[in-house]
Amino acid sequence: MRILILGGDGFCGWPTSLHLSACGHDVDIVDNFARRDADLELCADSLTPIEPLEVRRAAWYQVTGRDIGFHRIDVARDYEALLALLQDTRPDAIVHFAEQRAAPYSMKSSWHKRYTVDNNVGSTHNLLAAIVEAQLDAHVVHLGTMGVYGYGTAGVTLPEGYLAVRMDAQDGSEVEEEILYPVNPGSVYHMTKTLDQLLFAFYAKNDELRITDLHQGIVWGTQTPETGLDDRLINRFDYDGDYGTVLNRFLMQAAIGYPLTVHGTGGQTRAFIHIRDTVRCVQLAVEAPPERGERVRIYNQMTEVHRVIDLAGMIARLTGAEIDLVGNPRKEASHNDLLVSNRNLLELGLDPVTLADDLLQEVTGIAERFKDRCDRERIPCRSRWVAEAETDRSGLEGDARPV
Ligand code: NAD
Ligand code: USQ
Repeated sequence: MRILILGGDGFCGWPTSLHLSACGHDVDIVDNFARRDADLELCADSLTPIEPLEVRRAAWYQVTGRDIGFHRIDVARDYEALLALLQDTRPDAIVHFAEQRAAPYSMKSSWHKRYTVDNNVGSTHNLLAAIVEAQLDAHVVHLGTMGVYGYGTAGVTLPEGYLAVRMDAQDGSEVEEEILYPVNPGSVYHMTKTLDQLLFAFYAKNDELRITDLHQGIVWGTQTPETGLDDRLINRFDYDGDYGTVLNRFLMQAAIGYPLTVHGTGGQTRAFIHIRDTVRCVQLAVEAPPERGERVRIYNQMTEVHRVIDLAGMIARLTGAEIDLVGNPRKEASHNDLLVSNRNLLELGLDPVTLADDLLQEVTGIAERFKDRCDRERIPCRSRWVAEAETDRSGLEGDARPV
C-alpha cells in the first residue's frame, strides 16, 4: 500500500513510519516540525538524542534499503500543498498523527489554547476536505484519545465509540439508536479530539470517506524493533512538565533519583499502551479498512488500566524511588474507576506488551542510559488548568509562537 503518515516525525509517527515501511508498504512522511519547534519554545529536549529527520531517513535507507519520502507541509495551514500532494501521490491510506498532543501545553495560555484548536481542528478538516476535492478513496486512520470519553465510567465498561440508547417515541413505542458516546474532555487538547469526531462522522456520512478513529490511551516506552536497529533511528522520549506523560516521566525520575511526581492523591485511573503496540495497532487498522459508506470505525487502542499511584508504587518497588504527592495543577477528578473494552483490536490480532513484561527493561534500557541528558528544571508541571494570577500576555499577540 502507498501510505502517507501525517506527523511522521513525532513520538508515535516515527516508529509507525518505520514499522509500516518494514512491513513492505511505501511510506511518505508529512510534517512541519511543530513538535521540534515546541522543544525550542519550552527549552526542553527529548531525553533520547533524536536525529534530524534527514539523518533518520538516510539511516533507515542504509539499514534496510527502504526509502521513506518526506514532504514539509503544515497540514493545518498549507491546504494547497496538501491537496497537491494527495493528487500527486494518491495514497491508499493516510495515518493522521499531525496534531498538538499535550494537554498541559494546550492549557498554558490563551495563545496555546487557540493554537491547539486551530492546529488540530484545522489539520483534520483540511485533510478531509482535500480527500474529497482530490476525489480520493484513501482510508484515513486517525489517532484520537481515550480522553474523549472523560474518565468517569460509573461502573460501566466504555464501549468502542458508540453507545446504544433507548428513547420514548411519540407513539409510545421505544426507539433504539447507537450514538457517539457522549464526550467529556478534560483539556483544550482533549476537546479538539471530540471536535475531530464530529468532522469524521459528517464526512463519513456525506462523502462516504472511509475512516478509522483510534481512541488511544497514554503511550509509554520508547523503542520498537525498528527504532532499535540503529542509534540514529532512536525514538523521542518526552519527560518535561508539558509533553512528558506520566509513566515515562516516572521511569526517568526513578533513573535520576527524583521523587515521583504524583498529582494529588494519584487516584486518577487511566488507560495505557506500549509504543510497540501502538505501531502494531496502526498496522492492523490500516490493513483492515472499512467499506465505503460505513460509519466511522472506532477502536479503543489501549491494553491496560492503572491508577497513577499504583504505577508510582510499582516503580518505587522496582527502583527504590521515593513518591512525592504534589499539588495537582489540573482540574480533574481526584479519583475515578475506568473499565474499557478493547475487543476490536484484540480480534484483529493484537497481542499486548504488558507493564509486567517490560517495565524494568525500560528503566534500565533507556532512562538509565540517557539520564545525564535530563534537565531537572524541566520536570515540574508548570501549566495550570485554572490561572492563579492574571496571564502574562506579553509576546503572545498575533500568530507568533511564544519564545
Ligand atoms: P508528537 O507531538 O510527538 O507528534 C506529532 C507530530 O505531528 C509532530 O512531529 C509534529 O511536528 C507534527 N505536527 C503537528 N501539527 C502539524 C501540522 N499542522 N502539520 C504537520 N505536522 C504537524 O505526538 P505523538 O505523541 O506522536 O502523538 C501523535 C498523535 O497520537 C496525536 O494526535 C496524539 O493526540 C495521539 N495520541 C498520543 C498519545 C501519547 O501518549 N503520545 C496518546 C493518545 C493519542
Ligand atoms: N500525572 C501525574 N504526575 C505527572 C504527570 C501526570 O500524576 O508527573 C497525572 C495527570 O494529572 C493525569 C494523568 O497522570 O491524571 C495522566 O497524565 P498524562 O500527562 O500522562 O496524560 P494526558 O494529559 O491524559 O495525555 C496523554 C497524551 C495525550 C493522549 C492522552 C491519552 O499526552 O496525547 O491523548 O494521554 S488519555 O489520557 O487516555 O486521554
